[in-house]
Amino acid sequence: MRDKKDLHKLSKLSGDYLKYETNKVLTWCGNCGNYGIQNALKRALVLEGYKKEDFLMCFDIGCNGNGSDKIEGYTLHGLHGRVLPVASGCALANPKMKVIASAGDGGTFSEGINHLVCAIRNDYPVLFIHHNNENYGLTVGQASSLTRCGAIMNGTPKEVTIDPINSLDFVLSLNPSFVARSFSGEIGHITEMFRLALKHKGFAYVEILQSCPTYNKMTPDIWYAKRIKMIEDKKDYDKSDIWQARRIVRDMENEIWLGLLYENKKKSNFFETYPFRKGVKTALVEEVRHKDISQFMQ
Ligand SMILES: Cc1ncc(C[n+]2csc(CCOP(=O)(O)OP(=O)(O)O)c2C)c(N)n1
Ligand code: SF4
Repeated sequence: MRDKKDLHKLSKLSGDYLKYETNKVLTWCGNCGNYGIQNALKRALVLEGYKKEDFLMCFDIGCNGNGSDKIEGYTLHGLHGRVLPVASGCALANPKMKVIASAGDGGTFSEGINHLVCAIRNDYPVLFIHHNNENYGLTVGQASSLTRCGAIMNGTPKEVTIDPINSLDFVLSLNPSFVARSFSGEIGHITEMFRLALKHKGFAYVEILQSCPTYNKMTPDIWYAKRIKMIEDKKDYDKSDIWQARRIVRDMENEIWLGLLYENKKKSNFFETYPFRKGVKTALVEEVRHKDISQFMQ
């Protein structure tokens, strides 16, 4: 996975990498996984040859969303749980633009879960980055629907008493076209997952198990380090077999598999199935007509 040739290429392209850097003050806590995730995204964009004007980043609310001023380019920072309708709308309006969306587990699996279902079922052409730190970071450590049973959180000081949703099993149950998982400490690996996801034509779901040293005391980096395994090391693993993928993601405690876990290359994305856009060569943004509305302004 960690391709030395690519790292060499990246060092040659470091000028391009710097174009994505901003001079904004970093507000994330020390050792937060968000640093590694955003670093990997910038690497992937450089290695895949994206220019700043080729992509749009849509951010949900939360610590992950505060990444919006730390990357140069077109960015949108919206309402909590609502990043996917915004991102999907942008991707449908202008298919020539690569749309990338980012959200935490609160935004994805609590407030925005209906939008996740809709985006996966329609296979909208969006690269979606799920920052899974198993809690609501920005609201100082509330439990989300992915927080483990037994966790003591600021909003539930007597411990969480229900089991978490299994995020990947839930996603896989919706018949997605691309599911990958990585870990915020593995920047080279995340970069590879993002590069694959950038090339995917439909909805690419990439979950990053993210360390939140400030509020997630249940699963610190070392907890993940002891459990994570690379899927390419699993014998006879077939990433086109959805039932095999669902079996391996059931375990969230012992063996946590990272990599491209499931891919359906045959699935048609939204543009290929939606009857009104079939075969249309122009983008909606090109079809918008300018109308004179001055009479309504009087
Ligand atoms: C509609 C709405 N509801 C609630 C909030 C309050 N709020 C701000 S950040 C946040 C938690 C974010 O947690 P998560 O989505 O997991 O992202 P993280 O901070 O962990 O990256 C909440 C509930 C809000 N801003 N908007
Ligand atoms: S609260 Fe957690 S997720 Fe938020 S910046 Fe701090 S370490 Fe990162």
